Amino acid sequence: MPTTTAHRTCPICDAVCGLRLVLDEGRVLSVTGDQEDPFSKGYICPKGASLGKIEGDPDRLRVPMIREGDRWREASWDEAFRRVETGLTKVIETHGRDAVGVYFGNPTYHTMAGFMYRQPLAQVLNTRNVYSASTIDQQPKHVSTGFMFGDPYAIAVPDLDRTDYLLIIGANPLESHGSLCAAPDFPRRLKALRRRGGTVVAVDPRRTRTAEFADRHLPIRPGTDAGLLFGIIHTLFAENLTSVDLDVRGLPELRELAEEFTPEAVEVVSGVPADEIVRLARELAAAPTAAVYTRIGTSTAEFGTVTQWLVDTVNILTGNFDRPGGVMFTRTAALEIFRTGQPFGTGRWHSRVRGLPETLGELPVATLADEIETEGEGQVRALISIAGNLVLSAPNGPRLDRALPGLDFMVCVDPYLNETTKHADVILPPPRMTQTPHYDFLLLIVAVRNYTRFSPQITPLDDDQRSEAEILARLLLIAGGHGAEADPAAADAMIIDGLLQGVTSAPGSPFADVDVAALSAGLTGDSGPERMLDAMLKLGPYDLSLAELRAHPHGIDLGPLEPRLKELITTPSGLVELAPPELVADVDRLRRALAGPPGEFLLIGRRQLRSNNSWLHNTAPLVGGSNRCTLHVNPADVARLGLGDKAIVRSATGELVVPVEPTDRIMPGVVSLPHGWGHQGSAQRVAADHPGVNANTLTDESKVDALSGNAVFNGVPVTLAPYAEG
Ligand SMILES: Nc1nc2c(c(=O)[nH]1)N[C@H]1C(S)=C(S)[C@@H](COP(=O)(O)OP(=O)(O)OC[C@H]3O[C@@H](n4cnc5c(=O)[nH]c(N)nc54)[C@H](O)[C@@H]3O)O[C@H]1N2
Ligand SMILES: Nc1nc2c(c(=O)[nH]1)N[C@H]1C(S)=C(S)[C@@H](COP(=O)(O)OP(=O)(O)OC[C@H]3O[C@@H](n4cnc5c(=O)[nH]c(N)nc54)[C@H](O)[C@@H]3O)O[C@H]1N2
Ligand code: SF4
Ligand SMILES: [Mo]
Repeated sequence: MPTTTAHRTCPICDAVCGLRLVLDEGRVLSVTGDQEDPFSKGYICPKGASLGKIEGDPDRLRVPMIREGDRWREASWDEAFRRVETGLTKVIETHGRDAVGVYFGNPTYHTMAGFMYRQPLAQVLNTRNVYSASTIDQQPKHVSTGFMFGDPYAIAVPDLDRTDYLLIIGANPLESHGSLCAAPDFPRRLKALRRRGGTVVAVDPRRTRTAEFADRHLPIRPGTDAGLLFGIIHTLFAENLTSVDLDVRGLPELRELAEEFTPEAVEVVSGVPADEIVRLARELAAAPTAAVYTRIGTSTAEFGTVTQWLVDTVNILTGNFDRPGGVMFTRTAALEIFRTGQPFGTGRWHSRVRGLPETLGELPVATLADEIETEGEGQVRALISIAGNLVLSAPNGPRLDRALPGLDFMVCVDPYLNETTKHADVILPPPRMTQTPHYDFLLLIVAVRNYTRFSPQITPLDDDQRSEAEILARLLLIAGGHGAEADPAAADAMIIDGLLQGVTSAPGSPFADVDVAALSAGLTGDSGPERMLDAMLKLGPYDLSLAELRAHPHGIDLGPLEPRLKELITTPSGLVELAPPELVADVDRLRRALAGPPGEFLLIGRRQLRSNNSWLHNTAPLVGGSNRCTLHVNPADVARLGLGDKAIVRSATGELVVPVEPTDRIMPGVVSLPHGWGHQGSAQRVAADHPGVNANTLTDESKVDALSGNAVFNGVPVTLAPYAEG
């Protein structure tokens, strides 16, 4: 049987693994790790290995769908785009541009089209109601780095392959494979760390796989990490263990802030023993090199931004910031157009109903339902949702489930009819992964080595399919008033020309003498995003091009990370701000919260190896077994409350009946439920057979991290009661 072999980057999670695919007439027969990829070296996880099954899912949509009442029918692309034009234009003409909301979901951080069209689409829509997965994920990191370094994208990653000491707080990379830290084969990298005599410590309310692997696991009461970090900072000052080798400002203020957070005081609120806090400070200071790394456990929490700030601060105080073995900045092959050099600030506008500040051009997802439900000028009446499943992903998702039917118009770009897209008027499905070129514009910004790899489209589109690039370009043209028939190439030219003009004409631009017309004419690529990539590579620091990347199908290693903070700092003072007033102002709120009574039970999340947020539950090999939607409860709590197979969990926003899984992997007083489930009655047949419950029934959209507006998924107060069947 004639088969073909192809290589590409896995687009599912943040680990950017290289894959080797064997295909037969476009159908994926097998997937293995790409041994020749210099970064992932053959590593693959069960999700990557299932890529053929995932993209071959018979429930995936191939052609546009239009809803008439509660019935769906297939439609031609022309009809679907005309319907979008009519729907959006009517809302804009009647209610103005702010009446259109747009949501960019998690996969838009992975796709080339998501990267290219996201900003231009938001600009052309010219609405205040821009939302994205950032505010249910990493917005606290952008805000803290924005205030500390001036650059909201100055995200330092642990230098995993050289560090001697890794403190992991609220991340579980052995199951999530890393996040804001692209490091294929995290397990091998952690093993190598241990083998060279290094130490790994995990701080987590659960004994995760990562915690189990670590030298030490310190259980912590959810939501108290900022206290722990202040305790470490307190000790560093008290014992004269600081060794700051950067140009910083705010050391005295920081020292004063940390004064009250003695290890003994922090023990009381966090449950981490005082001597362990002192030991962490001493070890971080004494290790030849050390890195503190944190993610979702502290970012989607009530003090998300303050915690991200304190993590970078500990790395700075121990002399581990921007140096080999500490935390460092990647230098990407594609020109870093996201570093604008503009002064950082939040709150250029505020949300209409709750007055929450804008950050990086967007408003918090936690207030989208308010904006849809609350009448008045600027009410959201139409929604464009690209690669998102907010009913399962947003805090109090069920409220959105009730709010979305009230919209005048909704269009989704999504391969599935699911809990969210079922409310749309039109669904525009992108083609399969192997029919899509791939380049990780965003994930490679946070890679633990400088590395680049382009994956060309493997299988051509059929006549009745459209690339995601074309879909988004046409939405952009419709939003800009050019109509459903406009040529998508015009949108591409506009974006790429705008980019080149912007880059070359910026004050002090190193590209001032670049001949834009010649560069533009010489770009290669089969699509807008490919030509944009070619431009960014040609202007990038390694002098590469798309042709060069095509000639290296397994990727190119561009070497270990090198110090580069000096070129990134854009604070008005030119210094690293250790005590930015905006962040310091939130410490009072922290103090009060830590002094308050803890809830009886605190709910936290849990990522599962064979899931990815809300959309992989329709692939048979990935569901069942350990991948089930259960509530982890400590056996002592199970006994104390007399819980049986199921429990009723109640929060301020809702209640759920959930199967109980007693496990001593979770500390008493804390319960854990994975998100992304809740597929009752889903059109996805496998998912409907393993529905689980929607964890975001319990999370409270009225609570956000004050500085970033980020949703709070961890540390949600709940009560538990036995559930009697019938
Ligand atoms: N309780 C709780 N809630 C959480 C979290 C938590 O830890 N706890 N985590 C949060 C985090 S970190 C995130 S990132 C969000 C994610 O939340 P969302 O942004 O909603 O992303 P997903 O749940 O991954 O849903 C992705 C959608 O995109 C579709 N899709 C898949 N591939 C493609 C593609 O190539 N193109 C297009 N157009 N669509 C595609 C899928 O069918 C699915 O509908 O969830 C958040 N929600
Ligand atoms: N298999 C799989 N991989 C994924 C995903 C997935 O759904 N499944 N999602 C992807 C996405 S969108 C993201 S953003 C990343 C996230 O990547 P990670 O952040 O590594 O993933 P989580 O498993 O959410 O890890 C958060 C950890 O924080 C702990 N935690 C909860 N509350 C607290 C707290 O208050 N303090 C502390 N110290 N810890 C706490 C949880 O127990 C959990 O172990 O993963 C990505 N990779
Ligand atoms: S770890 Fe992530 S990138 Fe690697 S194969 Fe698995 S899903 Fe794909
Ligand atoms: Mo995420």
